[in-house]
Amino acid sequence: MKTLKLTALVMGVLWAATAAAQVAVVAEPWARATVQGQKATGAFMKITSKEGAKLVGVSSPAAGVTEIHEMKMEKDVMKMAPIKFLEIPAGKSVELKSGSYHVMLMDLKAPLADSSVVPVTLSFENAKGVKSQIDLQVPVKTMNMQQQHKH
Ligand SMILES: [Cu+2]
Repeated sequence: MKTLKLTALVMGVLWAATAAAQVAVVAEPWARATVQGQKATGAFMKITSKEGAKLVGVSSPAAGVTEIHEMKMEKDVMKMAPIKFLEIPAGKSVELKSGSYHVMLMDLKAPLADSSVVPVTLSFENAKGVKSQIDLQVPVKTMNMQQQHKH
């Protein structure tokens, strides 16, 4: 952070441009490894946006279809369905996790093995409608990480 501040002082204009382009920050991404015969799985992460943004698209070369999904209770049944976008409120962190929002990788071209990496691209739109993308190399894990809550 110190380095960034110094850079900002030296190149104020350039830094402002870079900061504007960085619409969101993604932390702790991971995708669940598939078991034999499984053609779909979920990817999870925390997304934070300083100024607020919408996650408007997801894609991966590893999957035939990639969607943003939400899970919700409908008459006592957990259902998941694609959503057009996911709102990331300014200054808040939105968690994509098991049982909630997630990136759905479907029609997988190959199984996702534990300890491998799957590329996922997130497309964002800021409040002004400017689009930008974040390319992720998402670690594939077998275990369920959701128990590790840090508060
Ligand atoms: Cu799903």
